[in-house]
Amino acid sequence: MTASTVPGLEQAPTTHRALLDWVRDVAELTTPLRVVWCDGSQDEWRELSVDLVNAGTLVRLSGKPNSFLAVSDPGDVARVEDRTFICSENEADAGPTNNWMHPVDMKVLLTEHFRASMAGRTMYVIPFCMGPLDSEEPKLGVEITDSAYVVLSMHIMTRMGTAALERFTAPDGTEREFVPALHSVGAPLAPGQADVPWPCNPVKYISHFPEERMIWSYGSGYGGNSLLGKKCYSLRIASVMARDEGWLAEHMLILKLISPENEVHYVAAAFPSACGKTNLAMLQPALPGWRAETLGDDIAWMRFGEDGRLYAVNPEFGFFGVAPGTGWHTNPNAMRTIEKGNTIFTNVALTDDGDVWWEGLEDRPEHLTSWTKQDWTPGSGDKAAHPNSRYCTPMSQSPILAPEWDDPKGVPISAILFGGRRKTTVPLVNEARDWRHGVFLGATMSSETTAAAAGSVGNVRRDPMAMLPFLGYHAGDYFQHWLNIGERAAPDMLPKIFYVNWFRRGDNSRFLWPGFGENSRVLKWIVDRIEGRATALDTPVGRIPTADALDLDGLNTPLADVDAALNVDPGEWREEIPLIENWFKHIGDDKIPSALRDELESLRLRLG
Ligand code: GTP
Ligand code: SPV
Ligand code: MN
Repeated sequence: MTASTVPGLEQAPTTHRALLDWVRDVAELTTPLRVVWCDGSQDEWRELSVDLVNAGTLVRLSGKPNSFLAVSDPGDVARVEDRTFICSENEADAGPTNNWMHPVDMKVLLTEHFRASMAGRTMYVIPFCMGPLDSEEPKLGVEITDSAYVVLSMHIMTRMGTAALERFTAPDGTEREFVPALHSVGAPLAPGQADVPWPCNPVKYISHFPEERMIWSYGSGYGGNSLLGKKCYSLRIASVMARDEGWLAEHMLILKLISPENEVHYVAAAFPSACGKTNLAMLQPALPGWRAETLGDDIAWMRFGEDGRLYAVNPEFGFFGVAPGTGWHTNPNAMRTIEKGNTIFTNVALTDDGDVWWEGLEDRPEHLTSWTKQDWTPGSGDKAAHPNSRYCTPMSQSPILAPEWDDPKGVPISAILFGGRRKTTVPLVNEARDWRHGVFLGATMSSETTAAAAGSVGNVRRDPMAMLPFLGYHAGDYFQHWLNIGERAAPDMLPKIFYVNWFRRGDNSRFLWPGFGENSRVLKWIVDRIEGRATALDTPVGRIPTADALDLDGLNTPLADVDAALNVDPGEWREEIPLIENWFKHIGDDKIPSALRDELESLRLRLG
């Protein structure tokens, strides 16, 4: 079949030349049954969800309106970092933290994988916009995919369809650029061949071409591997745009904090995958009188405003949250968001009455169908939901959405938090002495690996600014970029930087700090530091709250545990020094900015 005969190809709702050419090229290569130009309408949602229920990919839930459960292939449950590539012209530009292949080699190799890869399937064309539609320069993309599950997820996670396509032509009539993002599950169907509920391919490539601003993803249907507006565009490609244009594309939540006196502060926080961003973004403060509103839970784009402050915008439109651990006690605002329906759950368990359940949700049923479609009872021994199971839900349903969430101007950031998951060593909260020290804390932060990526869980690794798996270029250049940003503003206009750790453990490996809503106590101290009202103790690693500075009124945690969570043990920290040295060696000593080497030397001296 030649491309010009592919039904739907000619029904393009656009005259954008580059878009039409690219869609035709892809259809010729991948040979789908038909092409569908997605409009983002409710009808499209209804039609595709019915199709996916009939195909066995989705189960319609009776417990929540317009909501569905998908269970994936057991080999396709998380991001695949070892199959993720940054294909820059020069290997050196990808840096030592990324897999690299030459763009020509990757294209030659993947072209053969994509050849006829959509046979027997529908090819969907999804125009989308990352960030508010009314931005002066909207960040546009088009995902071509053969997965209807991806289309429905993109309905939730991005501004897409007709509204996005309208932005492809600028007011002066010029055709705007867009990021082409090609995705196939890599499971062509021969004529008459029956489909499986979750088609995918054991061979996976998540490839980025940073110079061309292009993405090719093959073989996986899951989350960050397949919803290409998310990690692929908004972090890996956008980090390169940000480097070139003088802004920041970061793995950060955006939170609005309102004190009892009605002071407003916006906070951005970078924690590695499955380390608490969504939960902090939806905080229900335990401290009386404090309120929190959410603007984003995973990605922040930050640029300087006219007043010289850093303003953050969330490029996404939905939440793709970790289900396990989410419940009415830990994250009631997430529960209220998903209760409204319009949500796709992936790899959680199904209750006998057609609702969903996962570990950490209240009211555990006595019988479930697990994510692997097995009968499950509390005695089964294995987990009913996959540890990286997710809910995909519209931001607009959040009961605590900040009214300015869709403002193209963004919000001025008062504080940046870095944080990881560390059982030992790293205190509950630590204030950087200045921007440069804060960049050092971010560049050397560490965390235990989680189920958000395939591979082993619980290993401590360096994860700079929580961007290790999401950097589109050399980590050393990225650190220099952060330092450069700090040079562009007066010190008192820059956000203050803090390093937090909600995950320190005591004996019996219990958490020393209760976390979740109680984290508002730490945020209060941070706001008080910004306002110059709270005291801090100078330690070799930074500034921690003095004994009386943290508001512990009404906290049910023993004081000894709080003290242990805050403790800075020079002995433990001295053990970090060689780990940081190795990390710098891994990045390349010549690529580590001298300011960061100076910071390491100063840490060494302070520790004695
Ligand atoms: P990604 O979506 O993968 O980027 O993850 P995330 O950073 O948004 O993490 P999320 O908020 O979903 O939290 C991941 C896990 O950590 C969940 O199981 C949470 O219940 C748990 N968690 C979040 N915040 C806290 C906390 O303050 N204390 C403790 N002990 N656990 C937490
Ligand atoms: C993460 O792993 O950081 C996520 C989930 O937010 S994914 O979309 O799969 O990247
Ligand atoms: Mn994330």
